[in-house]
Amino acid sequence: MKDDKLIAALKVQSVALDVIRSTFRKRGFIEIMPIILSTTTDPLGPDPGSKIIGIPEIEYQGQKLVLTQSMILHKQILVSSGLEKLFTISPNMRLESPESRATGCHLFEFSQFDFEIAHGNMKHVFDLVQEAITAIVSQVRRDCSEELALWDRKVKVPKNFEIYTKSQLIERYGTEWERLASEKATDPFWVLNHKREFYDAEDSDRPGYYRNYDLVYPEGFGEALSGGEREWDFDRILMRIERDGLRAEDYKPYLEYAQRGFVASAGGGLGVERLTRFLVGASHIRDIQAFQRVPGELVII
Ligand code: ASN
Repeated sequence: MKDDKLIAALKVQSVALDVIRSTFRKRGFIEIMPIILSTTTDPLGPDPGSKIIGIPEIEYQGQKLVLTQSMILHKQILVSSGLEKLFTISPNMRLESPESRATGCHLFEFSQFDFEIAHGNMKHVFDLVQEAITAIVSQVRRDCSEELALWDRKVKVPKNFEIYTKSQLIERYGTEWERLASEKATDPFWVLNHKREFYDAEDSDRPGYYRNYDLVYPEGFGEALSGGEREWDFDRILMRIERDGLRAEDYKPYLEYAQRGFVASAGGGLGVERLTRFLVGASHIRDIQAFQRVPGELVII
């Protein structure tokens, strides 16, 4: 059965990937191939609100391996080994519980454009991501006018990217801040300071303040990217892992690299399918994924 709208969305996605790759390549980033099996992966939390029901694992040659939830730990290892600016387009498996289906933006298998900058900081990340998003929207408007017309979508080139802290938005909108602020916004905006995984740096001068960020799309399309400046000091990483109630032994090879010396870095991951959904204005992310991986729905093929 012909599916013109899906094909149009995939073309838009392909143009967007070209633009983001070339934006990063022009700035000296090197693309690496993703991995999907590891001895350890991003714990994604601990987060009391997390909807992940477990990390899928397999056994191979007597070794227990887990499927990638994100490549953050590998990114830190690589930027510290001298590959100072890197990106990858990485498949991520996140077994979201079925109720995430209703959000319209969750998939249990998706891809993220995942990057890291040695000695980088928030400002570097913001500049680069803003340049990439602006270039993507402009290029898609130029190259994909028929595809956007099929989706009846007028996507606007972003003008400014406001910066808020999460607590400011909670004060204004309450616990549903992300959805409500996104619905209200007409441009993408940054949200700073989220208490989350051990690898996102906590400001040493301001305990309880985290040097991390999300980028949120306007018009109700929700989160685009999450990232942070990183914890790089071995003792601090170990302290954060223990404080989170995680088992240090589950991160043994990663911690061995950290002990040999990590460099400070910053980075983030931009969801590819969420970007496509925003560009074409799809009401549910399932409508732009070629082979759907929607929480609460069976996989067809
Ligand atoms: N890719 C994200 C980052 O770089 C991590 C994630 O997806 N959980 O911070």
